[in-house]
Amino acid sequence: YNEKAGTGETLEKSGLDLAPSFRGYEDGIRKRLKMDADDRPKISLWGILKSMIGKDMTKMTLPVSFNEPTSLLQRCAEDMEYADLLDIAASRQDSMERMVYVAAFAASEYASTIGRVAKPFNPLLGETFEYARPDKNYRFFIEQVSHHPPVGAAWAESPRWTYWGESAVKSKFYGKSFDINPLGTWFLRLRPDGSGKEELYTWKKVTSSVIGIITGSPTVDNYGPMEVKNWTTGEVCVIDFKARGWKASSAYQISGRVNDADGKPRYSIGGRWNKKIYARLTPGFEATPEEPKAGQQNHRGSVSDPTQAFLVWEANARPEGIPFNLTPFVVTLNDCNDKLKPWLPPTDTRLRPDQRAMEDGQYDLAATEKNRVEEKQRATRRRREDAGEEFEPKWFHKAQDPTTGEMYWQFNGKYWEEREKAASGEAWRNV
Ligand code: CLR
Repeated sequence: YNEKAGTGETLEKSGLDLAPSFRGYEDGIRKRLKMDADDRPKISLWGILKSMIGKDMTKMTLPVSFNEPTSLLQRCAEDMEYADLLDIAASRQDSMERMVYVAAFAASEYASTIGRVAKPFNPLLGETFEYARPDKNYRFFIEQVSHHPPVGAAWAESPRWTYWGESAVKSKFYGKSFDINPLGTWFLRLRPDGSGKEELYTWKKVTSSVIGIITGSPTVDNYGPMEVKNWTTGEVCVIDFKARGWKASSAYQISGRVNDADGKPRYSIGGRWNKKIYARLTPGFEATPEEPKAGQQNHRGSVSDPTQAFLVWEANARPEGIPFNLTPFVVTLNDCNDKLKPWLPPTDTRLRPDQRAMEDGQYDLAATEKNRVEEKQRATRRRREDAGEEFEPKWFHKAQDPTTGEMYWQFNGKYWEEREKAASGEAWRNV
């Protein structure tokens, strides 16, 4: 394992063999939950929230029926749904085209927020979640490294890229809306095909907001500017997520451009974060690219015809009838099949009894179990405080990125090494 992957030194493409980490994932992805439909009690959000104006999410106690059976760790893993965009980016010869695909990746995670006005479970301190995809050749790992404020440190890797960042958010309930502001910077190290040179990209996530609370039709909107920077070339992509206004036509809209190192536009980007993103070569000027016509959809294309926009990303279908409005990708996350179980540490989200009960529709059990594990966490914290000890994350430590100067959580890589010992029953001795 090359710890330097995040610090600018070369991680050889061939040097990353993920095969050992794929053990346990032989059964493939889960296609459905145990339950066919959720019958959560329908309670008015406003009725319960109106006494909590001004509060942030960590200070709200809500009935478990406002939860969905995911954890915030898994909501971060949802970033991986369209990881193939990063592979496409790495395959492009032109850095501007790579930027178009990297920016599409950064914007692609919002499609899955639709229809999910529900609270993910708050991870326990030291809780972890791993997710590997042999079919897509990547692995993802995240650990809850702080409880107050809640922070998860994530690290995903594939031979052609490494993606990392932290989940910290600032949230506030304003009455009219409930806003969630992600705070951390996300880093991407891309190893383009056929060039020896790695690239470092960074960006911050936009604001997510629950609107329509008072009118009784709550929905999630995502809005604000997003700036994706390529620190290696100096190219920048700016994308504006339009806040949903009164006109339905502004819903989900994004528009943006890729600027070269001199600040001149080269590509224009447009579309909707819930459906499609397209781009067009517009050297020296900015335009609103027209959606490519059906049939002419040069899917995941490139600039074969500079007068035509090409499709960069398209959201996966949202089949109806998945409980809690989950996406098919989310259904794969909390799967704990018999093959995988022996490989998991006791800290993995999949083993949380409250979240599992919720997934199975046993809401009362979910509530009592949630109380129990949270009480246990409080007792552990008190014991730690009495002993004058501080919690130390197992798999991450703070480091400073030499290029951007920002602090980030550096993965120590030991998680996957430790996991390999599960074959001999030796793993997870002291987690
Ligand atoms: C958005 C994408 C980011 C990571 C992220 C962090 C916090 C998530 C947010 C995403 C989506 C919306 C979210 C939020 C936490 C709480 C909020 C799930 C995934 C929900 C909708 C708030 C529900 C409000 C209750 C009062 C019911 O990369």
